[in-house]
Amino acid sequence: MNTLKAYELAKELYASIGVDTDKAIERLKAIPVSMHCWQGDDVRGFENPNGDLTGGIQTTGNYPGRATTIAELRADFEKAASMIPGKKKISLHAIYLDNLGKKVERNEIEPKHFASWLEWAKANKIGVDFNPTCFSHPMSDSGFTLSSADDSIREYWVEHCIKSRIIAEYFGRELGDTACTNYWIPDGFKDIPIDRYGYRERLLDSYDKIFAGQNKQYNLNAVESKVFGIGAESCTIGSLEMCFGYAVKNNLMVTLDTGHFHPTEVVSDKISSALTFLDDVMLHVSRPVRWDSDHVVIFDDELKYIAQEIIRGNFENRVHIGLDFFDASINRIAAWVIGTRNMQKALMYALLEPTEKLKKLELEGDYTSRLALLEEYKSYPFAAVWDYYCESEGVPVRDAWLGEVKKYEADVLAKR
Ligand code: RNT
Ligand code: ZN
Repeated sequence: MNTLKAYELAKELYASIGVDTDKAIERLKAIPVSMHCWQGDDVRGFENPNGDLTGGIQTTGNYPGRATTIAELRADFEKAASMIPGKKKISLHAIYLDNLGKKVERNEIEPKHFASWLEWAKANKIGVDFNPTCFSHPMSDSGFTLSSADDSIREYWVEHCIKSRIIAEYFGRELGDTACTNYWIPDGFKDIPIDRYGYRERLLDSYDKIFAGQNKQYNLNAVESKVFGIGAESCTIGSLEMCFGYAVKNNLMVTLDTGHFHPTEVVSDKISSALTFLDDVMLHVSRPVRWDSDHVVIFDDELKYIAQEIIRGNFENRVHIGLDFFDASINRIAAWVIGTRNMQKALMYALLEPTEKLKKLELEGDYTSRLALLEEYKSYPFAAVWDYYCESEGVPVRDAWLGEVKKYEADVLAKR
């Protein structure tokens, strides 16, 4: 198959509807997608790799070859990144620290525990985002962290989050970039609580302490809401109203995770609302199947709608795209490649739309043409543009990456 020839034909067709495919490619190239490190090892990290994953989230499956050391995780990530075009970041959780063999309490983590990640990021030309880890730890066993009624527990997690913010600022400063730091807490009640307000007041107080003195040049902070978690079905302290309200009042970001809403609510409809009040938002692009199951992101309608919202509004500098899925039942490198490439494919799909023309039809009230054209554009040869983009970026075209993953599985993963 001649990728260039197919591209040239596609280019001509898109030009006839006023879309410049070369420009679309240039724009896509500059949009960073933040790949979450935790797909590589089922959210275990290196603090206590054999410990349980707690906090109401879950990985299922036992596919062989999981990374169990920093070196393995980096090698796997590099392998995945080599098959993904464009600009990439890695989203690190605090538990992925390099403690050099010495146990470090979460409230004592420092930039030095991430120095080797910084070197790695520089060498691989990858940006870094960060996340405090407020779960999978004895101090979170009560089910509460930043909203806990126990002062010592609350203070411990406030300290951890402050330390995490400082580490993120270090990454931003050292990389000459802006990190995004996401604060998600598992706090919630399995059964109906009495004092919702008290827990929420304490959460606000903790947030105030964490974000005092933040440096927005190097790091943007985001609070992530959720509707429920396993074991926290009746009340989640960090609800959407809490996180949204806090972000608006304090000019932070909210993180909109596609798995954290009621089944008929969609993040694609929330982006424009959030950007009405906030400078920036962060996304956790995931795929909920019946619950917040964090399946690998597929090229479905909601993904396309999210990408369209970003592209149509020229919001790529205000919407920070992060991924958040963890499937332990398939090859984890394939999971990264599939999910990340799908996110980029959706952006490419959105970039090949003659948006101004459609907007005009909408303003004129010609909804018939709007629907007719949107449906026709679905069968335009967007894949030819995507394939050409992959080829020109030097990454595998179409399904050629799968053979590489299988080879890596046989050569590397199977020997672990
Ligand atoms: C949990 C949140 C959170 C985590 C990661 C590991 O429901 O989505 O973002 O998935 O931080
Ligand atoms: Zn998330």
